[in-house]
Amino acid sequence: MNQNELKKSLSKLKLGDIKYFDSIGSTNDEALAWAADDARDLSLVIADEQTAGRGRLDRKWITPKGAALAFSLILRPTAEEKPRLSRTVGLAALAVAESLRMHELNIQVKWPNDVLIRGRKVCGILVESVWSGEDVDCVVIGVGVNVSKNSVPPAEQVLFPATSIEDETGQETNRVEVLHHILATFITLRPTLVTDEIITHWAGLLAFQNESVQVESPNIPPIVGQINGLEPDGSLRLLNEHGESVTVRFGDVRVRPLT
Ligand code: BT5
Repeated sequence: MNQNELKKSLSKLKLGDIKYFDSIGSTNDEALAWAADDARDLSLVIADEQTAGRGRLDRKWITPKGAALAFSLILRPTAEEKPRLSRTVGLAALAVAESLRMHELNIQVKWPNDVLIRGRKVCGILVESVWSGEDVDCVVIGVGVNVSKNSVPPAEQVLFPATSIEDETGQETNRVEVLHHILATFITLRPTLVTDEIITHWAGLLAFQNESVQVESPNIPPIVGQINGLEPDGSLRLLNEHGESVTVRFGDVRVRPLT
């Protein structure tokens, strides 16, 4: 992977500018700084290796050299999109999920920000915003995808079982082709951000639908319930043990299946 190969391969997509790094701390940090400056809509920061990749709450995201995709897409939302930005993580997860479905794999979206193949995490998404006063100016969508087998961290370093595309398909996979597919799918799906179609689409791919889960977040007792779909803003709907509907909003939330 290098800047020229990327520019050539992605030239037919209507992207902004592209910044490629052999190695970087975090593509999200670079993209946040660029977004706060003058980055155009759909500009891309991508790296072969991250030395300080981040998940939510500053958890570590591991991106070894030459093995994975780690990129951040900068979105300059339109006035129509701005009230719907809580759905952005779903849009990104659907773009990844749909682009992997071509391999006829069992793909699901684990709310709020993971994509799973056969119940294992192949992709994590971190959405962060750049504000201008009360207004969101830009959204940075950070995406990490495990492509080759050695992108998968050792079991003791992950909170949830992990996998890679090559582990699941048994085929050698070209990272730039996967990237092209994800970005093209993102661009195709973007208009659904402002329609309820995205919620139906997202809910249809939810992991643990109608199953019991435990939702954990810092400083509040865990909530136990059955996943029952999504609210229009992308929040998760659970049915608790009394059959009452409970809404779980975004934030530092962990959803764990109760088996
Ligand atoms: C995420 O957070 O899953 C969001 C990850 C976003 C990574 C991208 S890469 C490009 C961009 N630049 C960045 O710096 N970040 C974004 P969270 O739900 O908090 O999950 C983090 C947890 O996933 C860690 O605590 C580990 O348990 C696990 N993990 C770390 N690396 C992994 C990997 N390569 N594959 C699977 N699981 C991993």
